[in-house]
Amino acid sequence: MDHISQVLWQFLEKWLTNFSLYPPEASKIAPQMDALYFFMVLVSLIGLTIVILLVTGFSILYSKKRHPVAVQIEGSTLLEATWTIIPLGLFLIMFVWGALIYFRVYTPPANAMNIYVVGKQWMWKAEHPGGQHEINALHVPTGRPIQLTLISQDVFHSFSIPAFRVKREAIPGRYTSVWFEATKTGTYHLFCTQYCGTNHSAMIGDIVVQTPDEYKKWLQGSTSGMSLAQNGERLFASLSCSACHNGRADARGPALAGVYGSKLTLTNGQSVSVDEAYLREAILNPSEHVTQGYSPIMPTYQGQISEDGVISLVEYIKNLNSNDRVEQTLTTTTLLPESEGKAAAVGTSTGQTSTKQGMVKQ
Ligand code: HEC
Ligand SMILES: [Cu+2]
Repeated sequence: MDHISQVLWQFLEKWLTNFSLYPPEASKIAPQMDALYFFMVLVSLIGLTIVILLVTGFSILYSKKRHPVAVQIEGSTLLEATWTIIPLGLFLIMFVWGALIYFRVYTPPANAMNIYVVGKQWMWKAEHPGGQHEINALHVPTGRPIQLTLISQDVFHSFSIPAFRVKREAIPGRYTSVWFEATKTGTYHLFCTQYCGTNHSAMIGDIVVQTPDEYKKWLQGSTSGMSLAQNGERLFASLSCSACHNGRADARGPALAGVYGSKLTLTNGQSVSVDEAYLREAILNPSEHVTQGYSPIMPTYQGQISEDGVISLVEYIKNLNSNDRVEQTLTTTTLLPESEGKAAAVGTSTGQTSTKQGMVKQ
């Protein structure tokens, strides 16, 4: 008996440490998410207690011994209204509270630093704006909002960081995003939480949260020598995009400087705002949405550029711009010795804080 309890205790201890039911709270949103979660648990517990008490109380009170003959009760409007309105109120609180947190988690602040994450069977690849790549790991600094822009190269995956209480699907053919602000340094679990094939369970990794100084050092030590935007600039030339998008008056394609964050009118009269997702679409399916005033002569690049390549092109086009998000990208780039490139030069000349919607191009 003694032996068994010892084994059980060991098992419990292992289980508690290895499969923590309650991961650490390492992001700004985590305590808020947990508050809602504990509220729901509390409401459930209170409900459970009331039900158990009533079931036990009534079975004693109305047992056959005490009440040999059943009495017909006709109901009570007051009672029914009470047990409808109170739970309704509680559920509405959960709904509104949950919705507020939901919108917070999925609406990145304008000054967030953008990191791209590409999921594929069976690994995660993260790409920092400065060109640093990492596999099944993600380094982030504390105290700074980080936006993840996710995409999958094959099937559905889901990027989940329990310690941040954050999770987002990586979907083939479409950018999705989520953001967080890490608050505690340390190494946390990264999981794929969407069953994605044989080695799904191996699609895990480490989220390494560092102080801003450590993160800077890490960026410098992991540089690939070329930022995403610089790589994009290289692709822009080698794929001959520059043949049509050269910014000259007689160019066959529109100038791309300033297009990110602007609103375009298409030939079908539709108006679209140009974000990362639209740029990706414009490169891969140009005939689907032709900009007004231009003929549909741009060839499709579907199948010719990898997702990583598209990301670089998108970053390059964003860097031709002058807005907050781009300045963020460039600040990260300027941490690196290779920052003397063209992209960085654009950034230093833009001190203003124009908003994303600030520019309207027709
Ligand atoms: C044969 C000329 C040509 C080539 C080559 C070309 N484009 Fe285009 N591109 C156009 C034209 C014309 C439009 C406007 C009509 C449209 O939307 O299709 C356009 C539109 C775009 C847009 C939408 C933004 C806007 O202002 O309309 C983006 C982004 C873009 N091109 C990026 C690229 C990239 C990146 C490449 C290289 C991988 C490339 N283009 C190669 C001609 C070209
Ligand atoms: Cu997966």
